[in-house]
Amino acid sequence: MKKAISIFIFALTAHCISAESGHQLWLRNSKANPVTIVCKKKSATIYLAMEELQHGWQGAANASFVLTVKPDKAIKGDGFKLSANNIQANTDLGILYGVYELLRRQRTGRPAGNETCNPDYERRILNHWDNLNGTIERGYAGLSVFWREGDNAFVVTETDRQLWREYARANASVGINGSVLNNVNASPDMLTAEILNRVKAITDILRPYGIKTYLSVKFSSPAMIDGLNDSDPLNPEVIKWWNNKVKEIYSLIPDFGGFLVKANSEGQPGPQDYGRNHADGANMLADALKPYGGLVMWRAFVYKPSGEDRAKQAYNEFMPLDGQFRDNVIIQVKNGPVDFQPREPFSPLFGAMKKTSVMAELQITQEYLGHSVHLVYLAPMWEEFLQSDTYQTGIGSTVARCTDGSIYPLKHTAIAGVANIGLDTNWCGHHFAQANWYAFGRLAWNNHLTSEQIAGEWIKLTFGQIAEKADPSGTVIKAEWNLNFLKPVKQMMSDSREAAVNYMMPLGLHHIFAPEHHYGPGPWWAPGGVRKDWTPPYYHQADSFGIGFNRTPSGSNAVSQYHEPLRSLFADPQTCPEIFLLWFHHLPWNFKMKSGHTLWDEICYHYDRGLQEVRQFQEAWDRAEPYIDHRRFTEVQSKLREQCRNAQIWKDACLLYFQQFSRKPVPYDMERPVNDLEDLIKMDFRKL
Ligand code: GCW
Repeated sequence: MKKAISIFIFALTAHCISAESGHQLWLRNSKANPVTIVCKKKSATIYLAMEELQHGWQGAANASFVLTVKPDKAIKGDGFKLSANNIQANTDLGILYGVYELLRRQRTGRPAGNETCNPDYERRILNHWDNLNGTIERGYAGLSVFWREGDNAFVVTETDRQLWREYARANASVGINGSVLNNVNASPDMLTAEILNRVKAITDILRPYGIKTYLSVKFSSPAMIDGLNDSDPLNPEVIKWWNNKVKEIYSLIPDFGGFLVKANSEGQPGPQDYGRNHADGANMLADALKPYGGLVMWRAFVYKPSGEDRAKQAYNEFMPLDGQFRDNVIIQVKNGPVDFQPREPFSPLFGAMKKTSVMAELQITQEYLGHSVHLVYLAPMWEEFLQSDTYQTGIGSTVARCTDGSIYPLKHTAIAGVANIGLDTNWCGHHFAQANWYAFGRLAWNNHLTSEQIAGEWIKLTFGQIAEKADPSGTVIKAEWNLNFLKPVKQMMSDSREAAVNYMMPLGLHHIFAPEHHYGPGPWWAPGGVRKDWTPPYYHQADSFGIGFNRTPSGSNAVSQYHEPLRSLFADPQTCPEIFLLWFHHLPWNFKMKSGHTLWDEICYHYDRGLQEVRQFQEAWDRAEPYIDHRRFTEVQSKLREQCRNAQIWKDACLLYFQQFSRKPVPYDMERPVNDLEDLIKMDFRKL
């Protein structure tokens, strides 16, 4: 039988042919069909929902679609019920979220079904580490979208408003409903009248999109701004100062979200400066905010050069305070016990604090994962974290369930991500870094989505690859996703985090970065006079015996902070998952791994694998060239080249440095290092 001949025509929509800047993110213009919208309710948010539907409708032409705001017990918070011709919600914002979900489904080919979609967390918040002078701590995508220096620093221009609108729309489209507008290393000026007026202007733009604004505050603000004698949280003058300040803020912004506080951490002031504890400090602010419905997000990122293992310190400080916080305080805990490393076990505080609301802080900006140069899709890391079982209330006590109210009756639930957004045209510096912003929002809404599903959605929305199958006469017989593009690009994204772990810090190694910028390798960096816990040798502990940080009972005993069976599992090198081996153990170079290799050989193979994986990403991307616009193709291609050069440097630097201790050859069946250690040590990694 003669096979039917068919040809593929790749539908190059207008945006593919014209130059692509990436500014549109995953919200691309596509030709909409006419639709009749029926909605009785009127509000700024409903107006936005109707506008989005009108401009984005991909369903049948001239269909009629009903939006209904009507209370329903099955719908929680700003959730919604979605069906083929109707969205129902309790709130106007629920309608807007429903519209974004519907349009996403239409554009990614998923049916609207008959579903109720409720958010897993009440607050889904971006943390901007933006300084008032416009710079961004750990920001790699240009200056702040909110703040700037100079004569017009406080003038709100139409360009500002337009950008804030685009920002708000992008966030709302993935369900993000809060923004902390400034760095946790906060300037006291943040609470001065001029700045608060700008916060009001920003909030007015963000409000119809359902985004609340929050501010990071410096704990010593009363003394610093108004010259009070101290900022002791039990001092009545200080309490009065905060009450007045909060009143002033709410008179400008009646729906203000609340405060985020970094206290007694990395030199920031806090209640301990006055002999008080975290609960004293957090509760004082919580009491001031309570009458207005505001929240305090109090960070648990604390450690001191005390001789105690840094990984244990947050737990030591916060566990004794469990149950002492007001119900409008949430303790904000970084996913891992150290600091946003390429891989860490979950922080033992999750699930352990049973009488306090605890929220996770993730880092979307890639401080430790290649800045805006490396292509690293972070959702697999977040998925691994959220699905980690803490065992705190038996099997299935995952971090996700311990934080979203499924297990503990939490008054407030929330999740935060440190934003990767700046003034760069494509917002994030790297086109693929947009996927991390997108993925954070999607996981904050539904913490059970898989990283793979999110990647698939994002690729379809961002690159819009549809292949049309036509018969020989040119008649389209089927439109389908272009798998030649979708599959390999999704694979590249899914593999990218593990690749970065491999070429940077495999097998539980951590924090072996060059100092300050945290970009390139610096396993050797340990000048005299520097705090030990800021130097890589503190973390890798390489010596002639072996490598790794002993956190078992014979070492720092950090394993004791985990619930059984994890405690025993982590404490035994035979049962400890190999991905965490050197996090918990100091092992001899010839320790036998599950693969049969010695530890040294295994380390070498991991570094080399990481490098080879990046080379494969380069090839996969080159093969994707026919299907994508020139600008985004070449920009990503060039970044992948740089990532590959960097991966080579990571591999060479770590292997040649550790080899001085292992005194063993690099396995003969793998590629040799190509750089000299002396050169690497002298290199300025800021210019890697
Ligand atoms: O990861 C470290 C960063 C600091 C940051 C700190 C924190 C905002 O290197 O730049 O400060 O964490 O999270 O407070």
